[in-house]
Amino acid sequence: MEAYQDRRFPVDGMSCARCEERIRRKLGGLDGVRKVAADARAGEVRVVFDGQRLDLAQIHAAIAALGYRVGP
Ligand SMILES: [Cu+2]
Repeated sequence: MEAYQDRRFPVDGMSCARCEERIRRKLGGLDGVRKVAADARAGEVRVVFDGQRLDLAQIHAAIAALGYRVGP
């Protein structure tokens, strides 16, 4: 049985639709991610993912690798 988690991450540095798209593509390419929503204006990224295949640290790292800052 799959254990999907639905998490919201505060992310600084997104300024436009291209930033949102970069994050959607990057996170969407991770194994275990089911859904990604990025909102530059709200400074928030929402990820629905399988907690058995992916953890929070991997999601943080993927966002940081693009140059954005994941808040606490
Ligand atoms: Cu941008």
